[in-house]
Amino acid sequence: MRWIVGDIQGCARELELLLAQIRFDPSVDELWAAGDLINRGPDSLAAVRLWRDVGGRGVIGNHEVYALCARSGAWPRKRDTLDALFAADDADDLLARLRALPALVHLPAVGLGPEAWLVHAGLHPQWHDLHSVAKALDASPHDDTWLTSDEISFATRVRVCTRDGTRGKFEGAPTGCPPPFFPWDTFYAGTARVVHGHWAWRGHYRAGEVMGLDSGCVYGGALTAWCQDEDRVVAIPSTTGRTFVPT
Ligand SMILES: [Mn+2]
Repeated sequence: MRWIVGDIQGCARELELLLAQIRFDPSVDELWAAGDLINRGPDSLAAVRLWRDVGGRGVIGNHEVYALCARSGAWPRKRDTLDALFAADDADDLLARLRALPALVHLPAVGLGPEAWLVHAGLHPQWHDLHSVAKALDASPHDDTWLTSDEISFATRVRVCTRDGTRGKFEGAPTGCPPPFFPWDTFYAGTARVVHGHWAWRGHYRAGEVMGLDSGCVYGGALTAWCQDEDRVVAIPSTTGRTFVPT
């Protein structure tokens, strides 16, 4: 089975519980992360090691971009929970795997499930031929210039935008989206499923062909995963004991 998991953000315990619940078998199953495997949560190192050790794949999120740019010195270090990851013996290997992640991936139809696109935050309204866009985004070396480019920033950070792709800062529930902005998926006219994370206030939802998987595990919500083969969702409640208040 092909499983796509929402924002893990260092919630290694919930990832372990998820893999146990779905009886994940690395020899036959695939685990795809929707980005933001790390930071904010309790154990980024264990989370990314577990993901690596089961052959995990995925797309890059804004927290990976931050970690890589902070590690290289391109960006100043802000408050984060990455000390153990950065100090690990295998930090270079783990960070190289995160840096290698693409921003937009096509997941061909499998089993009873539809074909899908996976992106951390969302799609630019002017991205029409997604196969070409995915190829172009991944064509450059994944250096800090790539990480901080407009296209990668859009794919890893957008929640709301205008039709021309101007991003707004709003990150609350979509019903409160202030004009002139709309949730990015308002402009998606494709027929393939699009699966994304990054928007904890929106939680897990399905609207037309667009599905959000960030249900705020790190904030006390749940870790949500979509099984593409069977078009079904599994959610593991957060073990943090926190009340869901995204920041
Ligand atoms: Mn994010």
